[in-house]
Parts: sequence; structure tokens; C-alpha cells
Amino acid sequence: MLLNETADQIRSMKIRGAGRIARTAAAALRDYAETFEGSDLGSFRHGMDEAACTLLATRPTAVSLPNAVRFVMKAMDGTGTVPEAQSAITKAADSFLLSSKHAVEWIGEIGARHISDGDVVLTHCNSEAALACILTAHRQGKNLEVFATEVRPRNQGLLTIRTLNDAGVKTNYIVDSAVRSFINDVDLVITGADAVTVNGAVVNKIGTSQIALAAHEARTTMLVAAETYKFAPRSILGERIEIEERQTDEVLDPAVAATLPHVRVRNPAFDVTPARYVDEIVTEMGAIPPTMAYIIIRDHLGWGIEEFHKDFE
Ligand code: RUB
Repeated sequence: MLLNETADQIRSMKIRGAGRIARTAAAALRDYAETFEGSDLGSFRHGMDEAACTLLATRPTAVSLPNAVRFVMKAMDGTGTVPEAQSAITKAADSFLLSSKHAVEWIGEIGARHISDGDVVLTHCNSEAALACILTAHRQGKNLEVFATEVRPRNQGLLTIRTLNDAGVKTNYIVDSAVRSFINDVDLVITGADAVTVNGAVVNKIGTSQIALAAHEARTTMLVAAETYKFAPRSILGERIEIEERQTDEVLDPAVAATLPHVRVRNPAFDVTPARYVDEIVTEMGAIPPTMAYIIIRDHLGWGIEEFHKDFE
């Protein structure tokens, strides 16, 4: 697929979910690099920078996207010829794809240990990482029941219930606003994340923070399943995560909206759950309290403040 087509598919959400977006971007940069013909390293780098910008502009919230793009683009540092740069990019992209796949598997293993036989688990949206925990526990023979939300307005819950149904997991499908009615029947909430900031706040599909509040009130455990490449390095500068606000026609028929001149439709795609409502974040490095986010950003992802010095020059 051409790079622009890939970018369109991410923008239009044919490819969606933070992990998939990151892997798709890494693979797109690799494929784009391989199509370059010529020997001028400057033109090659320039083309790669443009490709990276095109991918970064697709969706603003999932931090996995800039983290994956940076990981692949950084591989060009120190290369002296186009073939060297191409091969470094291919190696980095392939290594990202493999480590992302392993990260989700590890999260599944670690998350499954938090699920006991007979547990009722609630999940929101369609998260590979959250589903990995549930499906691993199911494969281990634990008897589970899941509540899955509808996820207005894009109904990603349909993807989730199909996967759970295909795996033979007993599942209840509920509208988003029914969460509080059922939360006392739930032992554990597991969601994914699009970003985790340095203060341990979790950015995920709109509605996650209401679910976390309901879980907190009911003393139900709230787990977030997130690969470490969803942790946001720039949050150590105090930068906020941009919350994507999508087209209003996803929420209200434009013909109806046209009859309501005093009504403004809002459609934020994500919200922020403060760290105090999250019991643990299950990463491939282990389950951590959200307050350990800085350690992940600095020691595991390798982003100290010195990485940002050029921003201040
Ligand atoms: C998807 C969403 C998912 C996270 C984590 O939103 O909020 O919970 O991206 O998913 P959208 P994963 O459908 O708008 O992309 O664990 O698969 O990375």
C-alpha cells in the first residue's frame, strides 16, 4: 500500500487502535524507504521526513504513533549511504513490529494473572492489549464472563464482542450508560490506553474516565493494559496529550443538526483518567502503579530531559 493510502486508512479509522496504528506506521515507513531509487542521502532523508510528517498528522492522540515513528526514523542516525539508511530503517521497523507483538503477548500473560476463575470482567472500546488479558485467561481454562460496552459513536464494542464470541467467551453487550448499573456485578475493569502521561494519567476512548469513576466508587479494580510505547515522553515537559475531536456527523445526522441552530455537537474521541482511579498499568515490563510512569519514560524508553534540550535552543 502507498504511504498516502496508509495515512488515509488511519485517518478514516479503517486501521485503528493505538497498537495497530503504531505497527502500521512503522511498516509504512519501512515500505516507503524501500521504494526510494537514487543515491542522494539528503533527498532520501527529506522524503522520509515528509513521510513521517504525513503519518504523524493522521490522528493526534495515540502516543504510540510518534513513539513508533521516532524509533524507526532514529535508525537513520549515523548512516552514510542510502542503502545503509534503508537497511537500518527496515531493521528498526521489523524490530518494532516484533517487539510490539511480544509486548501484547506478555501483557496478556501478566494481565491474565489478575483474573481469577469465575471473574466478571468489564472492558471498554476495542483494545488488543485488554483483550489479550481476557483471552489468555480464557485459554488458561478460567471461567469468565465479560461485559463489553457499545462505544458510541463508532461502536468499536462490536469488534470486541465478535472476538469474544469467536473465542467462546460468555459476553454481555451493554450501552455505555449502563456501566454503573452493572458495575457491582463486575470484579475487574480492564481497558487499553492510547497514552499514559508522566503523572500516570491514562488517555483512552471517551467514556473510560466515567467507567473508572464508577469502578472507584464500587471498589472494583481498574486495570489498564498498555505497552510501554504508549507512555508519552513529551509529558515530562508538561505537554498535554491532544484529545482528538472528530466530525460531528458521527454523533448526529447532519440533516437533524441543520434544524438545531443553537445546538453545538461535540465529539471528543478520548478522555483522561487520573492516576488515582487506576490500580495498575499492565505493561510488558510488568504490572506497575501508574505513579511509576516517569521511570518507564526515563529508564525504559530512554527519554530524560536532555533529549529535549534542542527544543529549548
Ligand atoms: C481505540 C482505543 C483503544 C486504545 C488501545 O480508539 O481507545 O482502547 O487505542 O488499543 P480508536 P490497543 O478506535 O479511536 O482508535 O490496546 O489495541 O492498542
